[in-house]
Amino acid sequence: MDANYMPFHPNPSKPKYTPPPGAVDAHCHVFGPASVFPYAPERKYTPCDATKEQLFALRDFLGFSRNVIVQATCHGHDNRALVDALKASNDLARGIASVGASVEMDELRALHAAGVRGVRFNFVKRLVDNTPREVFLGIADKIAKLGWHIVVYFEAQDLEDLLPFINQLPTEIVVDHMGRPDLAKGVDHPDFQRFVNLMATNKKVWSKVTCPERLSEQGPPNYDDFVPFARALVHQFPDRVLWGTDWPHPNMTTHVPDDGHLVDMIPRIAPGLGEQEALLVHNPMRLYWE
Ligand code: 0GY
Repeated sequence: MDANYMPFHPNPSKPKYTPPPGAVDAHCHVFGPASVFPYAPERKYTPCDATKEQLFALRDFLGFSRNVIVQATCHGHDNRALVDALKASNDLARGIASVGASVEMDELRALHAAGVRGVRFNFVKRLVDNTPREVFLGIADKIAKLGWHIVVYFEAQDLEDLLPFINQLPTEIVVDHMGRPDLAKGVDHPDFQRFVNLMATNKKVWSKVTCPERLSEQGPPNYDDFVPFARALVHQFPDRVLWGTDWPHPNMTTHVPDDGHLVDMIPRIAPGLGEQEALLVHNPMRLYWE
């Protein structure tokens, strides 16, 4: 583990909010254990191990039923820890993999059998080296044949440049953490409105309304400045939003989030029962299990 790495909360609080039956934590990771699944040589950070057993225990403790596990950059294109967790989940987890240009259909089919339903294209420069867009488009063509979708991770200042690429993608597209807006600028700022407009014009684009702990300047436990952004997307696009914990919260520098507090954000961004059921159950089930 890196010297300055902040491990996940050892003892999160029990949320006051009870998710509806069948709720899905649609953004989380497993790390290692490094003794079994070593971290990738090209990684930009070395986390603390965060195992499938710990993830499944947290799922139960928080009142969730299922997980979508996203391959993290510290494991590179080696999806073994992800596949191991999916296979151990008793069909209660689906996965998003990370693959390279040379990936073959047989490998993708094996990932599909394990529960993978998408790939992640990462544009966050502190996390990955640059991948040419033609490489991503080649992968997109291959995974489209399996009915998978693409998760895209970028920061708000890069969206304008990425728009033509995103609009070229042949599958459903899930954007991580609302495209990482700068919350200090406010919902009406052109940067966030560019993202809202993308979702309004391209009906294949979904958003994870996730990561108050990363985006908020006001901080825990209430993360008030996060609420209007997530609320705006849930309100305008109730059928194309997903929610997740982001456990084990890699690369936090300001604080270690309490996962119970993160769950308690849900009724503030999705006040209606119907909105909560769409966000936590119907939307992820449609995208990952049907
Ligand atoms: C997240 C965010 C981060 C890291 C990764 O794959 C990763 O390493 O996703 C981050 O550092 O912002 O979604 O977990």
